[in-house]
Amino acid sequence: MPGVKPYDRGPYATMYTNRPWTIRQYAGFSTAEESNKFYRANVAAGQQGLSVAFDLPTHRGYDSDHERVVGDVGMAGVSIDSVEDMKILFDGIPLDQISVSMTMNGAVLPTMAMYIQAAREQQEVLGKDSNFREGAGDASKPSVMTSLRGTIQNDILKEFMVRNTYIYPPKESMDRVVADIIGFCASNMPKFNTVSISGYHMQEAGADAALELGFTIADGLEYIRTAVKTAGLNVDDVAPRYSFFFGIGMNFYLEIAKLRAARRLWSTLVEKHFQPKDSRSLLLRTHCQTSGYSLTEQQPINNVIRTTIEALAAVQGGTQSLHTNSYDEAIGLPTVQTARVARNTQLILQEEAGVCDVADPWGGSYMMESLTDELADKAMDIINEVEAAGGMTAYINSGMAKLRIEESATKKQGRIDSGQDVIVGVNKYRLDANDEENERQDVLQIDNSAVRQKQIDRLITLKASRNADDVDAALAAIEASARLDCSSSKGNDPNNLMALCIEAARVRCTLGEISQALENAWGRHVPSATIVQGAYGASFSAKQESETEYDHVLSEVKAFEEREGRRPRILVAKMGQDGHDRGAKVIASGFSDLGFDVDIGPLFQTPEEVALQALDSDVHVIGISSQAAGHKTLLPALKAELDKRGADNIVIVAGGVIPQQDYDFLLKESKSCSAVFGPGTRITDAAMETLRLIEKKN
Ligand code: 3CP
Repeated sequence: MPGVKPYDRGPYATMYTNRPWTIRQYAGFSTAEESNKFYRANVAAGQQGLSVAFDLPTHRGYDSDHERVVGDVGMAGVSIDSVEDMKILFDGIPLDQISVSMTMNGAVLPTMAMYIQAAREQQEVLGKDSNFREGAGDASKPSVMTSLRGTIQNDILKEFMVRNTYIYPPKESMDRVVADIIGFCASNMPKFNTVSISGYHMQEAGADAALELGFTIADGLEYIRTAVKTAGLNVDDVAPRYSFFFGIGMNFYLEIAKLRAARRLWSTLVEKHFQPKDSRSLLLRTHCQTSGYSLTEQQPINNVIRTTIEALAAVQGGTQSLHTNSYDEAIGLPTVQTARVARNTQLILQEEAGVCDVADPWGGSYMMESLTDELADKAMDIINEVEAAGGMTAYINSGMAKLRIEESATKKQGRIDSGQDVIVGVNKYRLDANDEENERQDVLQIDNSAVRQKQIDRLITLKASRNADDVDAALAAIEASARLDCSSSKGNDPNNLMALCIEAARVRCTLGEISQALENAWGRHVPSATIVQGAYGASFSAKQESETEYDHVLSEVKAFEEREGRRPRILVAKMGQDGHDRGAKVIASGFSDLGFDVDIGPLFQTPEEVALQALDSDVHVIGISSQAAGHKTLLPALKAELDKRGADNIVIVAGGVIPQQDYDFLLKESKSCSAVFGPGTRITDAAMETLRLIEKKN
């Protein structure tokens, strides 16, 4: 039964008949003012909870005036430099009443601190918080914290696997950042979900359902271990406020089975390993998001159908909260109109389709029950493999987690390119070029330099008006605590980093300054890059008729090698703070299988660093993957860096989420690249065109 162990059929007995899932649309863009306007309008239009998207500089702990973030400020989320921005973001939104989810993992301490401090000041203005007085600064007991409801993602493990918005090394990230936040919230914020353990990003990065499920549950167990062993907390102090987050793709039945299996695995494993007394520790409650990866640039209206099917799978699987994607998200940032369609998809399911009337309509179906068993067993094998390696932190450190997801992603791309997996309008039933042109959508354009300038002006004003001694003292306290080799995670420990960061936010330290204080003690994490080999090519040999095309590219590359005396060489690179590297990794693997020499650059490079690496490695071509809307700033800058060094023989090609409306600017106006490979491009086609471009230049 729903609400009964092992909860296959749902965490609550009554499920949506009592309370429908929360419609929680993830959003945020440009400045705090713009995002605030958008949130208020959405709440008025039926949205039930907020979910904040921060821009990449905020994720990575940089203020907007930092030289490494020129192309990123305000692009893929809202820019937050200080508590002043956070107050604007939530202006007119009563934080003691509406639940707020924040997707933040790297700079999670300052962001969470600024949210809490903004709530305290908001409540004081409203006259509701008598415990708090400006300047009183007793961060450990202000009353407003007990009423704050929401979720902080705070899931650093998957950042090291797939999402890449980490800042500090794994050990400090787990033992001090994650642990101190969980500890602080356990003592001070009883209604706040302290970690959102995310499989979604693994699915987006290419993990299949079993990998997503196995790794996510294994991550969850690791977070309980951190709380119990490192922070000395009790399982029942923390587990009831752990929450989950899954991606929901197009495999309808399997995705429903995944959520059912997830609840079973969690309750069974938490009981086995930690013996909680509180039954809420066994409940897996989850947010879901429909799959961004499943959306296509071609015939974008088809994405409304895909999203509706995925949303139905999420709610039939028993999600507690849901984000439905806008249909233009394969092309760029959603507009007001496409965001409305996305929200309405859920409202129609809730209020027109009667979906809420039945709790787990699949219970008892032979197909669904056996699919749930099968998937749970596969995921359990993966969890056992992780546990045998010493738990998720050790498994991630071994590089295996990343490699298995990248291998799965490369195989998937091979199945699509070879036509084994059908995508309507992309590799089957494609329109001709003219009709495709007519289907084009406009996407939201953000004037990145204007947003950045506004943030810089606000930083200057902030720094001129604050008390420098208070700022120095707050930052010194954070750095000193970070240098301690001890666990300070109990909520009211004077060294608890969360409490120290709230004080720093109160005296107007910036996000970049707080992040730097921690970096002084711990350094920045530098990842290593690997390329999966053989998986792309193998998908073609499984489908005989497409093998000839694959072989054709191979022989063209071979002919180039014979003519030129070396293979064509490509540097696959990412610029700015955009860490979404599925596309880059898959391209690198595919090109490598097709006979190219492939260099893969480190993440988070400046245009100058990419140009220097290209020259050092003597490549023919640079392939830039852009997923975070920085292409119009960063590609021209890269071109200028190459020109400056007399390297205009190096071809630049670009791919990723680049709207068609920007193609002319990139290809003709700024001439900053020679080809753009949009979503849905087959790697074999991209490789052939790249080869032709190299030949033309040499
Ligand atoms: C709900 N409740 C019920 C029932 N249903 N009680 C009795 N019977 C029922 N049938 C109660 C719950 O116990 C809870 O009370 C309250 O109602 C709210 O329900 P909930 O299920 O907890 O729902 P919600 O508050 O919306 O919280 C949902 C979860 C939360 C738990 C999943 O963590 C969440 O909102 N997560 C969202 C995360 C998110 O937005 N992520 C965005 C990632 P109590 O609270 O009193 O127990 S976007 C990232 C993607 C892109 C990127 O990374 O770049």
